[in-house]
Amino acid sequence: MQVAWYQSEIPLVKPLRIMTDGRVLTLTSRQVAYLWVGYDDGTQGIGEVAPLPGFSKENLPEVSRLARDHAGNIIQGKVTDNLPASLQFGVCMAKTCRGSSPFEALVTDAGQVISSAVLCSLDQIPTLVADKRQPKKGVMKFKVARHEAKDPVGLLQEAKLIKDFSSLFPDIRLRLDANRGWTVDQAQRFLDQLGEANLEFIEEPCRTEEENLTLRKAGWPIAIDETLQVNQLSLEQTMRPYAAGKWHSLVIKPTLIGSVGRCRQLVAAAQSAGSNIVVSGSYESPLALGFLKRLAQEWSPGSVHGLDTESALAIQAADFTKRHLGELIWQR
Ligand code: OSB
Ligand code: MG
Repeated sequence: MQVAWYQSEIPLVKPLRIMTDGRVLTLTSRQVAYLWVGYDDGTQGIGEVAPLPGFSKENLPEVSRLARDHAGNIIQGKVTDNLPASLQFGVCMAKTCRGSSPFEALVTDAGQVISSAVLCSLDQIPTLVADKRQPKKGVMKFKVARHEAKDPVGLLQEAKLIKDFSSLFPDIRLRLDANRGWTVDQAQRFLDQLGEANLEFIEEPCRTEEENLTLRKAGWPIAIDETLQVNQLSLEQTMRPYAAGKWHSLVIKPTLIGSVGRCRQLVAAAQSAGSNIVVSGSYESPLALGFLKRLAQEWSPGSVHGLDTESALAIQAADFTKRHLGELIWQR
């Protein structure tokens, strides 16, 4: 068996501002790695390892070293626990797409039509309202809780902006994501203010699972995302609250969760409890997006997913060639 590690820089259409723990991080490009595996029978596998700054606990140099030092054992599945999530995902991807031409297969998958919520920022609302070509239906996702935590006016202004947008476009279903920015009380005030807005769900309004459950029990359509990324929890612990159908939706980010097997178990448990499944991206390159689309198709073909991160990339699947795997960093 041979293993190689490539690193590449994926250009973005415009600087990407991502909010994490109350800080705003700006990315001008996306650094990703590819783990290539050549098996003795001539088949190959290729996995993407793309830790997202601010969201992943690990970074690329650290993961590259780890993968190089334990390549054989990692690929053979002898080390799985405690592997950083992005690497675990890359290994699963390489295994799952093993075949005679995995690169071509992934690029083809990336051409699959999977519907996703259109990502938008609150700042774009005035432009959207003025734009005659703005679609009148569909699903859109907005990040909220972007104001200072202690600013009650900002909170109500955000809610009003969304409420007004929704009354202009009543057939657009809205997904909101607070990335754990509020207390229960703030979330409650925000949601009360939204009134009749066409809200499908709101992701992770509060920091803790208990707080989010409190809102869910009060009848709000709460979805979870970050909660699923706490891999120290046993699967039973993770599943306990939503095994009873408590969450409206589960937003599954395989790159941040790690094991595709674990994602699969989460999906099965959530679906049997009646929760909706959203497969979501972490700004992966077109190659991992191909794999994520395959998973979205397999797990929940009828859902609207969270893979519009694709539109942030300046390179599309159809233009993605082997050259884009980038620079060979090590092989063994
Ligand atoms: O907060 O859901 C998030 C992407 C990277 C990191 C965090 C998030 C996201 C997304 C992906 O919002 C798009 C989506 O889920 O629709
Ligand atoms: Mg989210």
